[in-house]
Amino acid sequence: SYNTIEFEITQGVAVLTLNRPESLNSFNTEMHAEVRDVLKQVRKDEAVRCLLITGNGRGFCAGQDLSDRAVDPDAEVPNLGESIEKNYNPMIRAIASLEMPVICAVNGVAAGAGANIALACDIVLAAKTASFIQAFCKIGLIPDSGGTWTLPRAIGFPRAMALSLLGEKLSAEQAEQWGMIWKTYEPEALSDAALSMAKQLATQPTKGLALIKRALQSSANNSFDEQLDLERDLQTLAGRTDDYREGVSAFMTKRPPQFTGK
Ligand code: T3D
Repeated sequence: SYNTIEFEITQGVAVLTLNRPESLNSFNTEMHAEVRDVLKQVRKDEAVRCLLITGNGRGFCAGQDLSDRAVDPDAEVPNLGESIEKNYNPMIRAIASLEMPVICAVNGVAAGAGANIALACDIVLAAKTASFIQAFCKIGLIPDSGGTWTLPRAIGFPRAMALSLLGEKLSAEQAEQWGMIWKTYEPEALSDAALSMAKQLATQPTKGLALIKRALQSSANNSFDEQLDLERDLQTLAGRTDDYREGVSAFMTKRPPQFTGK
């Protein structure tokens, strides 16, 4: 069992809940290690076909725990690049490359790395009362956890630049209107909505969904021609899955499909 997170697997869904509510689920060293461990487990467990990430309490995640960062002038200056290399980048890469859909249910404020962890997930749902803050600029840092890549792609360059330079709070409803996230819910409805979406996704052709994820991610850096070639290659893989055969066979015989994720 874990100290800083909760983790359970139900009906093909792995639920990772950040659980340091007293500091708005900010990341200390232990939480980094525990999240790393869970992401490794999820990747290896064939029974898991969707990951849901959320937080306990009134916040989703306030990024790095700043009480772990020395303010004593005599203390050694921390090498933040090392923390990014060891903690944040592997977590973001693990989420982005996970071969299943990853849903983020943003239950409250998502600040700093917390905002960008959400943006690294495939589908972001949020409570109407939640908010997103690129808080880094206020303490002299730059947006990390992939934010300088995901944010301009999600909402366009001008909005991404202003949010990053100003550190202004973006409400979940504004984020929904801008297309930065998928949907907002009344706060009391969020967790049920997220879990039911996750359970539904866990019954779908997981390999195919993973290939969709890869195709869309790759489109950010490919030319149109390269992307057409990639679609050909990924469709070749999709066409070899059991779930594709099942999907076609169910369609042709007018029965509901039974996907296995293989
Ligand atoms: O160092 C590296 O490894 C490099 C990587 C960096 C990645 C990063 O994420 S850098 C950015 C770090 N995060 C922030 O700068 C955000 C800091 N937090 C805030 O600005 C505010 O807390 C919020 C805007 C998120 C929420 O404001 P509010 O007024 O709703 O709540 P609050 O009162 O500020 O926070 C509640 C408690 O949580 C409070 O503790 P207390 O007074 O009740 O004992 C507060 O200190 C604590 N808390 C919130 N965020 C953090 C935190 N404690 C430590 N670290 C935090 N990041």
